[in-house]
Amino acid sequence: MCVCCVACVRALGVCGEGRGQCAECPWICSTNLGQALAQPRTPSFSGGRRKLRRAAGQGPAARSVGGAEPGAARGRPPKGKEGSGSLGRPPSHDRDGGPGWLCSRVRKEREPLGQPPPDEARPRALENRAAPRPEGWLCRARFSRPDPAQWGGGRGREQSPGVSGQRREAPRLSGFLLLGGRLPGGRAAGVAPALEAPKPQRSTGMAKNRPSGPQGTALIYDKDMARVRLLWDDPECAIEVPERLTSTYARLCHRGLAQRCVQLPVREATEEDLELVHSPEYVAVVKGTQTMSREQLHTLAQQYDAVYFHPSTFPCARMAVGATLQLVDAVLTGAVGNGMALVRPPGHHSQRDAANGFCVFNNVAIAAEHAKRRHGLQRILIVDWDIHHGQGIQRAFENDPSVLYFSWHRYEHQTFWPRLRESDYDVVGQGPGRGFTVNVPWNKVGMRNADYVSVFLHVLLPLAIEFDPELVLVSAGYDSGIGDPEGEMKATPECFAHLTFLLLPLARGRLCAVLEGGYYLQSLAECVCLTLQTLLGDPVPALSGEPVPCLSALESIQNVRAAHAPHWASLRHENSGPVLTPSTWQGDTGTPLLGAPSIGTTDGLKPLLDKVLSCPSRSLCTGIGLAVPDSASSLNLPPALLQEKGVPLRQEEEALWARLDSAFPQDQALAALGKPLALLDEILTRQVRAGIAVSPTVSTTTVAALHRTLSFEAPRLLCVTLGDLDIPEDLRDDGRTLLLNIGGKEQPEAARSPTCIRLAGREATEPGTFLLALTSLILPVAYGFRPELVLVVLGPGCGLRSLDMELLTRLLQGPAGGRMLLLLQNPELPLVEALAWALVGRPLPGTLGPFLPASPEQALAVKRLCRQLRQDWPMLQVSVT
Ligand code: Q9C
Ligand code: ZN
Repeated sequence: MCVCCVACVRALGVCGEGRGQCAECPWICSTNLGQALAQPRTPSFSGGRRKLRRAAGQGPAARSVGGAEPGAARGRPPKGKEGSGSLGRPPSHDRDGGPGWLCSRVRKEREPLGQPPPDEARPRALENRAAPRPEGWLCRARFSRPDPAQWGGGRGREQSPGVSGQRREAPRLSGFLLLGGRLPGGRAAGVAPALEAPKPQRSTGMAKNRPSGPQGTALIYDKDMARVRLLWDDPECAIEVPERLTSTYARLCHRGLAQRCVQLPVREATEEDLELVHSPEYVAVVKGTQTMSREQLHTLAQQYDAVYFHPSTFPCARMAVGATLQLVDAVLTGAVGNGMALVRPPGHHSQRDAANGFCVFNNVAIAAEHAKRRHGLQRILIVDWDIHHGQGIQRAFENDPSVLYFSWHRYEHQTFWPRLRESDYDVVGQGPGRGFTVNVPWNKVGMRNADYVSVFLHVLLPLAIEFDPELVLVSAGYDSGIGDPEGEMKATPECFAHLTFLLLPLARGRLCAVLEGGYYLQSLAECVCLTLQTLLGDPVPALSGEPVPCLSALESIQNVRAAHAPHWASLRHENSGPVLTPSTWQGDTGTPLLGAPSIGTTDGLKPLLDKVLSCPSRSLCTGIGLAVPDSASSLNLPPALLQEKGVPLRQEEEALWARLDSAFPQDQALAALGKPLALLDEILTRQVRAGIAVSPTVSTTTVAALHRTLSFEAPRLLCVTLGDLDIPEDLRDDGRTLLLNIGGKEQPEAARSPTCIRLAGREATEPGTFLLALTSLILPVAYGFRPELVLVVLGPGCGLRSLDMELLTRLLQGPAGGRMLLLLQNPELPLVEALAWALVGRPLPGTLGPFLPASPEQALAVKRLCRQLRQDWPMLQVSVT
């Protein structure tokens, strides 16, 4: 009857306890995919029309809309075995019925999504619209957020105490625990073919009460959206071709990525859905195109800027909206963790009463409005990385503080399409929405990975962390990628993996990427692959290119930070104003402000492109393994765990132990050092991607680890230590190791070394200061250093919250391609658990909690340090002055 999986059970809530089938469910889990693909699951395009009739109550199946079939409402008794795991094999099923495309409507009508109806769902933030803004008032005060007394409650925050020593009741681990992620078959990481990528992680039943792992990634695609095409000659619209969709999907299949996703069918949005953003009059105009002649379509199109129509435009555009809503529903009901919708036509330029820039209905804006009204969300972040300004989205939410809209766009001082004044950095939203529109104009073409990542680190992330969204929508246009004729930028495909990765710690990982532009088919397909791969949880590949932002990018960063400083606590300490004479006003100066000149500024694009695109993206696989000492057997840890036996110590390591840890008996040395070093060896030889090691004495272990790393061929090691740790000086000037200490002792001026960066003082690990340091210091330095391995050492009593450790663990995996060793000294068990899951990419639980800004003194200390260092570390720059 239907294809059903546990995902649908959760999404619909109608299958009851049983893990069996419901009658009308269209959700397809990845395990079913082979079968689903064998029998085309989505109806032909005429089938699409059929759907329309049915939904309107004209067809034979219309009754199922109202849930008249009791089987659909209650679910059938499970046919298969009970308890198939969350992604386990579903029970056998038959497909004698029609496609169950009405499912989400069914759910909507039967069972409200547990949220108040639209009118009551107004965010509390909106109630304060008229209220004057008090002096020194924090942005966050505008957001309705959970009571601090509650937000740790039920979501595991409080159960994961930090190591501050304030909560001592949690058991501590004093044994030697090692966690590693071994590659399947013990292969070298780089050669694991994509098709052998691990199945979605599933519980192996090793521990009770294990939380569900990464929840799966949805992919929504329907070839019917490839039906719209340009029917007349118009060079401006000629690039928006059906192959954008079909060739991208083909590449996802070829890479084995589509097969790893939960593939969801599209639905057609209702007119009610469309009218969340568009006027009924405009919807009627578009609806009317279905029966128009080519000439009539052409005439209508000329009323708009850069638009064409086709007899399939209306159904396709409805499907594009429906696909987006399907994705958002799947993510917000918890059926999947995140996902991507491949849609045409794109949406972000379309407005209440107008099509614009190939866009007919505003897919993402409608989805945001839908998430607000029908799921009761109060804070939604929209990240528009398409190379054009999504003025349609901006206008839809310019007054609305519940939607933070971020867009970067080719601007060239308002000479690039759509040439709007409102796209500049100083347009920040209106009324209660002031500060919730963030525009980053690119005034030069040729922006590279470093420029994009700099904007994320220095503009988007601080604001997004302060905003603490409940959902992230990405207007994922890839005309910002290398080779695109519209954007003329140079960001390579792996850059999109990093952009995605940097957003995943937000909103509990609830990220929905929705295709917008992207017109160079090769690059488009590759960039989509890297986005989806990252959503699936694969480690991000290293970022190529010189880690140096260009002068023009820095000017944009400085300007947008200055424009938003009045609105965001995290930028309050910004003291540079906007750039008064941009370098791009006269002549072309793409040279970086500081640091090495970027390579290939003037070279032809072709060789670089060929190189980038001919090299297939590989993913490092992870399967986390563990064997735990008895004391830790109750831990909730990722499945497929691995325990190290320990390597024999080298002579110098034994000597080190004797010298530094004479308090511990020598026979402990093997366990205390041997096991962490064994794990380190495996990471360095690429058998294991990441791991956690616990030691009674992390200082000595760190020293031994630094020595040992140096004995390998040229690995660049970033060692981030937290708290006051005693790492002897003689290790620091080898040039291949960079030490970054947060919260340790101040060093005398004379002892300062270029390979050791310190943000000293206990306050440095307090939440506000730490988050500031993370985005403005730690991550930029890490991206600048391009380490092959990151060693994170958590000193005893370093004072960092568990949440901050998790954020650090997740985000620092970006610069090193996921290769990270965590070293902890006698940690509390819940922290080990939380960090083990952070290493495998489980979303952070709950919200980020109330935003605590750094004190002015601390903010100044961070800023001063960044200024001192920016000559050596250009990624630290936030201004040209
Ligand atoms: N040479 C999207 O990417 N043409 N729309 C501009 C400048 C319109 C782009 C002409 C571009 C529309 C979704
Ligand atoms: Zn675009």
